[in-house]
Amino acid sequence: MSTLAERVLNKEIRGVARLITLLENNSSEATDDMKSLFAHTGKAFIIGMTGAPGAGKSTLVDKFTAELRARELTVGIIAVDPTSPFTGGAILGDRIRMQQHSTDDGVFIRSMATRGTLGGLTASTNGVVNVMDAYGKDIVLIETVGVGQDEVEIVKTAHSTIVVTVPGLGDEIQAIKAGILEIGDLFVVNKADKEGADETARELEIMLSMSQEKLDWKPPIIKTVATKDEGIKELVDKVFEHKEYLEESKNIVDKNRIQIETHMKDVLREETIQRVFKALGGEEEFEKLIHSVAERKLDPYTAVEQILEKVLKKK
Ligand SMILES: Nc1nc2c(ncn2[C@@H]2O[C@H](COP(=O)(O)OP(=O)(O)OP(=O)(O)O)[C@@H](O)[C@H]2O)c(=O)[nH]1
Ligand SMILES: [Mg+2]
Repeated sequence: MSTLAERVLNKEIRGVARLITLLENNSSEATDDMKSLFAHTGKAFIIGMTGAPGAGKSTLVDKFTAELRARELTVGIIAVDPTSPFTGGAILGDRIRMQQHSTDDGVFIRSMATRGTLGGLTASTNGVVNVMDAYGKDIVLIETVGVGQDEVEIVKTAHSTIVVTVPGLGDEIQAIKAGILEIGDLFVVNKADKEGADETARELEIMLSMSQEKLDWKPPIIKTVATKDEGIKELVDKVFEHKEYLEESKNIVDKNRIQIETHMKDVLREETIQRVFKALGGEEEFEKLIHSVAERKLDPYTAVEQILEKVLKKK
């Protein structure tokens, strides 16, 4: 019988799906396969698409993917679903919006839940990117809802980060600019069929010119109407310009380093916690400590010190 890693490399879609499920469940069963797949990664270009709920990210990802396919590139899509009360049902919505690709084996779509960290990535996102990379996808597109500061996580995984805004968010842009301006390599004003798109683009331009004057990559601002497929070609062109810039300036080396650092820290955190729980004799021991802290019989710092002492003594 072939391993999951072999099945991924043989481009067996069910092997890919199975391995991603193991990753999502933090199953240690995935570890050996992930180890042997790693040598086959590092080829895909990773693009993050982030923005407010309902800004049109999924529609953009869908059209963006169609354009990449027209250029004969294969695509892996990771839609990080926030499972939030605001956007409940987004997974179903994404399936419908991305349906045109469901019979195309050059496209692999996976929705993932964040389990709590609203707008953030999941600990397993980098692993899933690796699986799609090893599976041979040229481009990996990650859609994530940006809420305040949480978007920042996406830049630690993506080579190019696209921030999606919509017209008439003047106040909102003011409120979120602190977090959002630094993370965008490209800015999209989607729903440009609505009033105020030029104004929003202008506001963005002014704010960007103030905050990024020292950088040698000037983030472009592209107006799109995703539903009508307008501006998509230009957006794809600009992303490839950014890719070229990263490669020529060698900034891609830094981006890759940051991605690996984030991935390693995620694995280290997960592995450490699992080992500590195991040494403690199960999660119940941890639950007991939580209970004591909740009752103010213990403080969180002493609780962790006790855990570590117990675990380290055993070693
Ligand atoms: N008028 C107009 N509507 C659009 C445009 N792009 C997307 N929409 C609509 O906006 C709504 C939300 O689109 P989505 O693509 O689901 O947005 P999203 O950002 O993925 O949403 P979440 O994942 O729930 O945060 C849908 O009804 C789309 O049809 C556009 O360019 N113009
Ligand atoms: Mg969406």
